[in-house]
Amino acid sequence: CGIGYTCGQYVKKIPKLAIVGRPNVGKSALFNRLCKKRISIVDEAEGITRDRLYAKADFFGRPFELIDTGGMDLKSDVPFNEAIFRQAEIAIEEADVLVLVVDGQVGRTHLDEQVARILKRVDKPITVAVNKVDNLDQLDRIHDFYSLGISHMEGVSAVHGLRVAELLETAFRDTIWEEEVEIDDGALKVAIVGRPNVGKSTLVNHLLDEDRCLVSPIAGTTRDSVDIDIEVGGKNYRLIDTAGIRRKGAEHEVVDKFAAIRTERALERCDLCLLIIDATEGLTTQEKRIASEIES
Ligand SMILES: Nc1nc2c(ncn2[C@@H]2O[C@H](COP(=O)(O)OP(=O)(O)OP(=O)(O)O)[C@@H](O)[C@H]2O)c(=O)[nH]1
Ligand SMILES: [Mg+2]
Repeated sequence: CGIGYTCGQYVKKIPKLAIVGRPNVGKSALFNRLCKKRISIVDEAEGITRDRLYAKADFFGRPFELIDTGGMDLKSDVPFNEAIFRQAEIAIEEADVLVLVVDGQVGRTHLDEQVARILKRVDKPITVAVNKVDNLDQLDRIHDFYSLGISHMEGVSAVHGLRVAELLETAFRDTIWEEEVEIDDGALKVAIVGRPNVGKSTLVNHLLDEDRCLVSPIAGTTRDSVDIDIEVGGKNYRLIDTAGIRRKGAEHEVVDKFAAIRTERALERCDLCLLIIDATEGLTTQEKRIASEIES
């Protein structure tokens, strides 16, 4: 049959991201944050995580597997520390991308340097997550870690969920994602794009109400947006609504960036695109950019 997961012939390779670092830096907190579940125990004592833990997670609709590991410290008197170390080594071997978590409040330690050396021996993309940067004013704390010799670094807060999406973006910088296989049922895929608040969702709702022919909203299990199938005049359309992005205070820049990622993904998938513009504001630079993206 050739396409889709339904025929059982298509095996999708999901990239694996391993979270490693010395004890107590917030690896499990980051793991839980990324998979959006409380799977791993977070505690102020060190040596809490022992085995490797796995969970499925999602980076803007692209699935990946997360691995949490125990803190790497052969000299500590934490029970089973050698076994914990070995578990982390296995995770490093099996992962496609590595995230070295360090503690931005404590600063660089000798142990961070040791773990960095271990990671640099394997030829995989490494990103340093400088954790516990609980507000954006503390972002300069990452400078302390440049001497680890890993050029890609992001300041994050696992507990507050700050900048974790940026971390993923950096971690997966070299990942080639396998294209999502979408079963072609003949529906014309229409992406609805535009800046926040231009009325994308209103338009979609209007279309649905007018035609009263909503078939089903396909839940975005492997995607960030929800697709809506409608039938108009006997023809099937799939609306890819990229709405749902709202500007909030200080998150402006970040939100804009993610809006751009979502738009890009919708453009990749659609057959045609509706660019919605707010007539009262006219064409903005952002819209000109989206328009040229659509054309290319
Ligand atoms: N302020 C702050 N504290 C954090 C953050 N992330 C984790 N912590 C705290 O750091 C401590 C250790 O967190 P864990 O997630 O258990 O650390 P770990 O690296 O998994 O520890 P081990 O499994 O023992 O190696 C806990 O008390 C957390 O609440 C953060 O972003 N900000
Ligand atoms: Mg842990």
